[in-house]
Amino acid sequence: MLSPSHNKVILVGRSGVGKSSLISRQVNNVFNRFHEASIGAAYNNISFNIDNGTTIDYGVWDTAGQERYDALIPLYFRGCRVVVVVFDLSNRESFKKARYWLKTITENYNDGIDGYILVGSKLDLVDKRQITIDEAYILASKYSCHYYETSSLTGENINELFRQIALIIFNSAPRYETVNFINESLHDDIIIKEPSGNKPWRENIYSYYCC
Ligand SMILES: Nc1nc2c(ncn2[C@@H]2O[C@H](COP(=O)(O)OP(=O)(O)OP(=O)(O)O)[C@@H](O)[C@H]2O)c(=O)[nH]1
Ligand SMILES: [Mg+2]
Repeated sequence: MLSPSHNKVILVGRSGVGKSSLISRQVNNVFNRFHEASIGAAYNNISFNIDNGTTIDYGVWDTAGQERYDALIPLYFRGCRVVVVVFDLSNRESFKKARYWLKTITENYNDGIDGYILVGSKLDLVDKRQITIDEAYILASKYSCHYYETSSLTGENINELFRQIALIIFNSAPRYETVNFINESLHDDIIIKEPSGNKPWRENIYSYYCC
């Protein structure tokens, strides 16, 4: 049996670039000055009204940027339609990591992906900027990405970014997938949380995937 698949989106990028801040600015209109490093990945539902009155619903995996999670991130690429690669405009290492993710994903996980967006974050840190717009455009064009510069502090370009995600989904053919009730429900429930009791969180992930 076929059913319309969910519109899944993934945010990847080095730790501290501001992935979770993009989500909290868009979803709750809140900016948190403190860095609470994400663990695993969290799933957020977003509904976006595009200009013609159509609402596009999509779910965003906000992944953890710390290197120790890198090997787990490909688990979340399955079924993703839009990939958002984030770097911090004031941090050269994060730009290198963005290049790494674009190369890795386009070479290994490109099937089924409708669009890529490269995001330079922390646009408000004008005096600390290290990445020029030309460098960013060269990288974006190499991998056929849309490019946005955003600030979760001021809110600049945040709505435009989430609108672009909705437009990529809107302009691409709808997806259908075989309904498998067990896997569907498990996949949607994968929201990795802090370990409970003595259980390491990795066991929590694999318990989902091993079913
Ligand atoms: N000035 C400024 N600071 C920002 C901006 N976005 C995020 N930050 C700060 O950058 C730090 C990291 O933000 P997060 O959103 O937690 O980063 P992350 O990419 O989710 O990090 P991980 O979960 O570790 O991968 C926090 O202290 C935020 O306040 C921005 O647009 N401008
Ligand atoms: Mg985070």
